[in-house]
Formats: sequence, C-alpha cells, structure tokens
Amino acid sequence: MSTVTNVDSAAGTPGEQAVQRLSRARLPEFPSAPVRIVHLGLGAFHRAHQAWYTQLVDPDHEWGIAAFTGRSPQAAVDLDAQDCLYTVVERSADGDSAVIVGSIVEARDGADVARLHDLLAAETTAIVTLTVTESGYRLDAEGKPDASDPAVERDVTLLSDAFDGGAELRDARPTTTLGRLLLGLEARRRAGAGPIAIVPCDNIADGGALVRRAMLALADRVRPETARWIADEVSFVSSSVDRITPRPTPADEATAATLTGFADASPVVTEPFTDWVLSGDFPAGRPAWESAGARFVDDLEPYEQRKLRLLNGAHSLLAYAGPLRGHVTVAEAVGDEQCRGWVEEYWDETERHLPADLGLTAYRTALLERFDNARIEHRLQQIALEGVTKLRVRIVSTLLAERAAGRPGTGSLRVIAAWVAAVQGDDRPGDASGAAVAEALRFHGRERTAALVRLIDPRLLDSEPDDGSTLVTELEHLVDELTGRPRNP
Ligand code: CS2
Repeated sequence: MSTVTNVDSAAGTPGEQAVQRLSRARLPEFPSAPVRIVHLGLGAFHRAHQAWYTQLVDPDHEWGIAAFTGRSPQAAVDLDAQDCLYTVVERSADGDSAVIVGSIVEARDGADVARLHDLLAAETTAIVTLTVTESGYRLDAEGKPDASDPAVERDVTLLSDAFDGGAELRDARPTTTLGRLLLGLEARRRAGAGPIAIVPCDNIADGGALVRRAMLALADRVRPETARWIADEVSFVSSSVDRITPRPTPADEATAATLTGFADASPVVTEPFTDWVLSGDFPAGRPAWESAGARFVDDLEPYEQRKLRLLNGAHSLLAYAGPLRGHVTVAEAVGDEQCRGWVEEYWDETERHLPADLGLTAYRTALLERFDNARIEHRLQQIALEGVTKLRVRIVSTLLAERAAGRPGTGSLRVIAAWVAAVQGDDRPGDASGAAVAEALRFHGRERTAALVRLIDPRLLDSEPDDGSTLVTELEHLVDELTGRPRNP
C-alpha cells in the first residue's frame, strides 16, 4: 500500500488551495489495473472497504475495479475527474492518517448498462461485488423481487423483450440493480464467458443465498433458460462486512489535502477498524483478500449474526432513541448513560441467542470503543434511513426468540418502539418503504401501532398467543416512555 504525504504541493490556481489534483500521471505508483471486478453501488463504504482491501493485496496491479454508481451518478463524475484515485482517511480517537487508493480504475453512471453488459461478457471479469443498501435489492418479505414495485415489473417486461430478441440486449435499459445484473449475466451466458462470483456486501443475512434465490426468481420470469444457466454457472458468495464509514462532508476534502498534499474532491473518512468475512466459491479467481485480514469461512452465520444484531442493531436503537434525547451522532448518543443502558440491555438479551464461543464480551467492549470515537461524526439520521428493512434484519430474530421463550424481549422491543416514535414524529426518516409507512400512519391508536409492527414482520404479531395484543400494549408503553408523552386512555 502506498501512503503519500505532502508530495509536491507547488501547483494550484490563485485563490484555491495550493495543491495538485490527484492523477495517475502524477502518481505513477498507481498504474491502472485491468478490470477483473465489477462493483455495483459506488459509494463511500465500497471505497473504504472492498476497494481498500483489493489495493492492499494487489501489488502487481492485476485486479482493477469498474464501479457503477447506484443513486448518485455525480460520484462517478467526481471520481473520474481524478483518474479514480481517492484518499481514505483513517480516523482514530487520537488522530488521522491517510492512504491513496487506486484499485478502482473505472467509475461509471449505473445507467450505463451497455458498459456493464460488455464487462460481464468478458471472460477476464471474475467477480461482481455489490453495496446497494438493504432495500436496494427490492425484495418482498419472502425475499422475492417485489412484484408490487413498478420498477421491478418494468424491468421484467423490458428484459423479457430483449432476451427474446425483440430488442438489442446491449441497448436495453433496466433500472433496478437485479435487473441490470440479470442483463449482464445474460450477456455473459451468450458470450460463453464462463462462471463468475457475485458477492453482495450489504447488511443482509446470508446475502449470497438471498440474492441467488431472488436472481433465479427474476430470471425465471424473464427466461427460464437463463435461470438454469445462472443456477449452474454463477456462484453467490455471502459476506459480512464491517467498517463504520459516515457520509463524507466538505470538511473531509481539506483534511485529505493536508494529509496527502493532493486535492481530492472525493475523499472517504472511516474508522481504523475493518472486518470482512466471506463464504463461497470464486470460480474465476479472486484477489488474496485474506492477506489483508479478510477471512474465508465455511459457516458465516455466527459472524454475520453477531455483527448484524450487536453492531447494527445497537446502531438502529441509537438512531431512533438518540434524537428523542437531543443527540445527533452515535458518539453523543452512546455517551448518554440512559441510551448506553438501553444498548447494554439490548445486547444482554441478544447475547442469549448467539453462540457463546464468539468472544461476545470482548466484542461488546470493542464496539463501545468504536461507538465512543467522537472524531468519527456518524450521524444518527444517516443510520435511521430505511428502518423497515433494517429492523427486519437486525432486531426481529432476537425478539421472536425472546417471546418464544416466554420473555418480553424489552431490549429489542424498545428498538422498534423508538422507530415507531421516530416515524410518528415530525422529523420522520426518509425510507424506501415510505409509502407503506405512510399507509400505516393513516390508522390511529393501537391499529396504527399494529400496522407499523406488521410492516417490519407480520410474525411479530401472528406468532403471539393473543394475536399481538399484549405486544402492542407493551410496545406502546415503551413509546410513551421514550417520548415522555403518556397517551390518553
Ligand atoms: C449502519 C451501518 O447505517 C447503518 O445502518 O448501522 O452502515 C454500519 O455503520 C456498518 O454496517 C458498520 O460496518
């Protein structure tokens, strides 16, 4: 890995910071590697995680990444303007250090499906990684492509047409992540380019199997022959990813320039901690990510559940409960004794449902230290987005297990209560399930509470002996406690 500090800072225009823009011409130690990895969802997390790992283990520049944007095409424009080089600022509680990363060699608007088509049709492309957020897969509660989502249905229609030869495959313009990926896989099948690995890197449980099932269901609706080819030739790898990476702010640009001597319009700030656990096959090869600390395991579930439930679950708790107590960042919220107590209570409860040999005490201590790092400005508002999908993944299994054991599961129920309080409040977090949440909010009183719970997972009510009546009462008590507003009888 190259760490660049205070390199020649002579250039620059008057009135601007006197530093040169990052470019491969100025930094010959970052030659452009050939594309062998395609990434969907070019954002800060990918750049601080998978791209960072890839650079660390690729001294001979053999594994270039072509990254496609998800929701923000501007990210590709900004990165492209600096030859896809960018700074990763590692921010510990004591200070900052920086590395320049060059493993991304191509940054594209996600709408450039023709380029995705060509890259997946190339035998040299071995891997597709994804960071498109939990809701970016557009799945229903059963894990199938959500048929009530008009974008999914539009893609099914236009891909069916293109796969049947009604339109040129390369010219089709699906808009959903799975629709685009399916088009790319069909291009690969037609080109005879062989097997490939798909690696979802979002906070979802058993992501490889989930995305495989979803992709096969989608492909089956479009063209069963393609579904069969995917089932035989495509490996879906599950992975648990971990690195706290807040959304970049304008101040990060100045920090990056000070640390490296180069102007960077797209730096990423992240914590020093990082983890990556993977399970699955890479039939067309892969970088030796394990040399940078990634772990390849047969059974991912314990690691994944530990991370999703303890880290992400606590994040969600703080994201909804923290603002009710006036907090803006994770460090502020977890520094509040009351919130910290709720986190500990939630963790005690969750621990009962995780394997005991996972070093949970040390894991919790380390988590608190990471959350306490006040130099990482991790805004609760960012974590609060997409609550329905996140709570489904992070909280529901603990709560169901607690209730099945005859306990109230107050620690987990409080996370849902905090979300209910947040969506009922004025500053309702934006959500991919926004329309469904708005629908539930049209009810009143207990019906509204039940409708919101049902959105997260209907089993929470259906598996209760009294159809959820007690759970709703308990939940409403917790909402009242959190908001300090006892409801009218
Ligand atoms: C967070 C995660 O925004 C969120 O929902 O809980 O992004 C979290 O910071 C990462 O998973 C940490 O690895």
